[in-house]
Amino acid sequence: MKAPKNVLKNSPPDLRVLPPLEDNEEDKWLASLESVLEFALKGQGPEKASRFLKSLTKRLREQGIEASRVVSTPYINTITPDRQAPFPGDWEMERRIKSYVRWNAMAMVVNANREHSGLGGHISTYASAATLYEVAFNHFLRARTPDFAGDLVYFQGHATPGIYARAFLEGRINEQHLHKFRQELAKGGGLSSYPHPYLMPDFWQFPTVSMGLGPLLSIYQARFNRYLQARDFLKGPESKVWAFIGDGETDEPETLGSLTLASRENLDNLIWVINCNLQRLDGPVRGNGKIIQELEALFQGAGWNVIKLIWGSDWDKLLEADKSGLLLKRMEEAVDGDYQKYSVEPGSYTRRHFFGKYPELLGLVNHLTDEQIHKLLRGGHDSRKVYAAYKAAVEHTGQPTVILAKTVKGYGLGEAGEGRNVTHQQKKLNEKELREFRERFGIPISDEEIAQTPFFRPLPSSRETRYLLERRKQLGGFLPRRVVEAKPLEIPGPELFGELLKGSGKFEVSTTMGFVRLLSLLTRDKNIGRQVVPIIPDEARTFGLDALFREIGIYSPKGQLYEPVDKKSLLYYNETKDGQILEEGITEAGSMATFIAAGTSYATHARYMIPFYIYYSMFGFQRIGDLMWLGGDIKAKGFLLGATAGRTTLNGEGLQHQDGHSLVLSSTIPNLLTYDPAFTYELATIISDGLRRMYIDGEDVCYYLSLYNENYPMPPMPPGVQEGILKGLYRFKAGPETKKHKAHLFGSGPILREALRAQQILADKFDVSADVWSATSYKLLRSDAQRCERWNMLHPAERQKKSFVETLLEKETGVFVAVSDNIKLAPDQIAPWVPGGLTSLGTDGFGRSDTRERLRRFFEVDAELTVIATLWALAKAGKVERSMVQKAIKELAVDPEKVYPEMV
Ligand SMILES: Cc1ncc(C[n+]2csc(CCOP(=O)(O)OP(=O)(O)O)c2C)c(N)n1
Ligand SMILES: [Mg+2]
Repeated sequence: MKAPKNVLKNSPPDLRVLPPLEDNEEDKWLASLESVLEFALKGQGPEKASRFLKSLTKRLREQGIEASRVVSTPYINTITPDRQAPFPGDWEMERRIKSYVRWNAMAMVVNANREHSGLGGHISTYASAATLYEVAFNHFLRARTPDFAGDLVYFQGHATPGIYARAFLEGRINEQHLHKFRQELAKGGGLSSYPHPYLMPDFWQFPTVSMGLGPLLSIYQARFNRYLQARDFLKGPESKVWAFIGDGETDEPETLGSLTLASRENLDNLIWVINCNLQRLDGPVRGNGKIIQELEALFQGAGWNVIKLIWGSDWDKLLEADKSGLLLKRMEEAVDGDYQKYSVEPGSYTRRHFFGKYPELLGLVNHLTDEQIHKLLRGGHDSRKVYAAYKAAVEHTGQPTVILAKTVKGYGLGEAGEGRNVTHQQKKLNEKELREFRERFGIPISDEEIAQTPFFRPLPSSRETRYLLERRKQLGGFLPRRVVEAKPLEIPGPELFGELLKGSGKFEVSTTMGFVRLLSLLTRDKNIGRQVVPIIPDEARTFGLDALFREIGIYSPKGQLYEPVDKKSLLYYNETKDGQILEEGITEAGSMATFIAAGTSYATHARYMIPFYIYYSMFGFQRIGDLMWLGGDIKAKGFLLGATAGRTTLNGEGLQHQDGHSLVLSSTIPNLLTYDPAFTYELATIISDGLRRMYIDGEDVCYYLSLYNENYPMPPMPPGVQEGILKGLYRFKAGPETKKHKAHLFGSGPILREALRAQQILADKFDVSADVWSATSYKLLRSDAQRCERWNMLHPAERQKKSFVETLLEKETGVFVAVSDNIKLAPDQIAPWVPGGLTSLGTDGFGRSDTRERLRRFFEVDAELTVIATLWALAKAGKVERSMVQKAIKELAVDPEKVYPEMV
């Protein structure tokens, strides 16, 4: 490249300033720019002009001049009136339909709270978003049909009443349903408070109400759709993913945290509509600034296509009439707190405060009454503008689009809440307010009826109903709707994992290594291998999964544009356009979002995919627990693998890494089956059964398994243990028969080996025969026991049931001790059903970095402490003298004054 002539280039930074301007010099430059616009670019379209601007900026930068980076544009609509697509619908008709939806949405909440005060519901969110939804429903959101997957829509959780109210007008739900809003336990069931597929599995597809999760999921859903296309699982026209989001919701890190993934992967199948009503729950989102401008800069910087939709059509005329530029200046000066005030105060206030700041502006609105000024529409309330923005969004290519639509929170509620700080929680309207609402939106309800707030639905034969049904027909049917049509998979039998069942002989391996082998075998299976979706947040090498890089490739829509540095090695970093691995980088939230997209493809794309998400167990439930809870709600299926688990087994990493509680956290999610296997045959048995339950039987469950990185020889699977592995407990190795005392040691994960060592010491030194049991799932044992106990309580006169754990242990004598690399609460879960009670040893307390031996002594979960705890349990049961415990403490060299790990 020819070096630019640059006089300033080598000057120190403080001298790199422009020389002072001569009189009128700037005007002359501007005039020459005007003539470029006038002559060279006239009629050439905005693309050419923007190219010119870019070249200009580039040229300036080449000269070392700090040309400002444009991250936000003037506070006006992105789409100018001359570029606005015409509205194709029956505007008046759609307005009426929207008014009825508004009324019913409000009436649902008001009625629910009148019947049972405190039931909740939200009026003002939907009130502000009604136009945004109605235009989408009438013109854009395409439903699923036999040959089209349908658009996937994330509805804002708090706008739910509006979505039900529309389904009511469509005839999909009836008046009874509306009356039972939020009364889900009422006879016949009621409508769920928010979008919950778990509670309304035929209706809702995506849970959104925990703010930030919907937006995050939508990005990864759009990306997963592309992954499915690239791997030939999806064909035909492409679905769009739409997410309706609150402006307050953008403060959640989950909302904005993955924006660049969407632009980096050119997800033009993704559209976000952010309802900028300028308010959140307590008050303004950015009272002292402008949320739209802030978001514009952010999204621009992240590479999104940004469409600002600020002003309604009424403002076009004012902007056009203003030749002074003062109106735009005033628009930019006023902060969101001012705009909120304009929505609350009468038009006279806006005239005085907004327009009146510059007397010249008053002339612009002389022809308007105060009432008319008050009603000057914001962009998000103007169907025509909304339509044009959506059309531009669906037609945009190469980037995801965000529409920043300005609205008024509680629009239409008048004094009952429009623009007020309390509006988010407004649930009651008095009769006067109801009348005003009715008048404002022209709802045909009489004076006599109004106090009852009846629902209103035009007759099926009415023009309104026919219009709205016809629109939905044109768009493929109703929405939201969740349909499960996936065909069961041909799951291989456990023999596929034969080598894992046989054990590792003398070789020392970890359960993580066993898992990697299992995954590799599965991906090679001819029936389901391609459906396997390995998901990793930048930890493949930690877990040994890099072995799969070359074999099945890492998905990248661009393929690999460079030669990887390790190309010559066997396991080089292999990115391919149809790669199977989703290497997410360091984002557990993003990885989980992918897991959810893959785990629900049976409900979004009528096809099972089998996600295996493997991660540092500490950074799972603890870090992104809310998303995992959502995974339960949305009924995501697949396998979560918390690797490097165990507070003493992952030993060199210390406090923030060493997990001893993920099993307890995972146990809190009702449909998540939680396992803690010690051996590879247990792992293979559990995964094999999971594949059957989820993908053949179609059970709505999901799996969490902890994996460890301690190597030891894996034993072969003993006969007859399958049921115990799956139900949570089986005898792994009986103690010697000839001893005086009896005990039972429950171990899990690698700590099972400490139990085996304790078994030996107890037999050799203390005349105790201890059976060692493998406890694969305390959670499952507990749920089963609780279910039985409850049934027995409620059926006292019938033959009493016995849980699995009770049946298993009822004939055993002696004491029971559990030892785990997790906190004591994990084994404690089954204590009430263990004969004579359970003594639990676990790793309560903050982790430390040290050797496994020292850590296990520190947390008191090694063989020696297990022996002492067993003897102590025997002493408490009166079977041995306390002096025996004393002897053990001494002989096993345990310091009785050592620190208590939980408190230091
Ligand atoms: C993670 C999370 N935190 C808090 C809430 C409680 N909450 C519900 S709605 C709301 C305000 C929403 O404001 P915004 O996103 O602007 O939506 P709007 O109702 O204004 O459209 C809050 C704080 C929640 N639902 N989820
Ligand atoms: Mg808001």
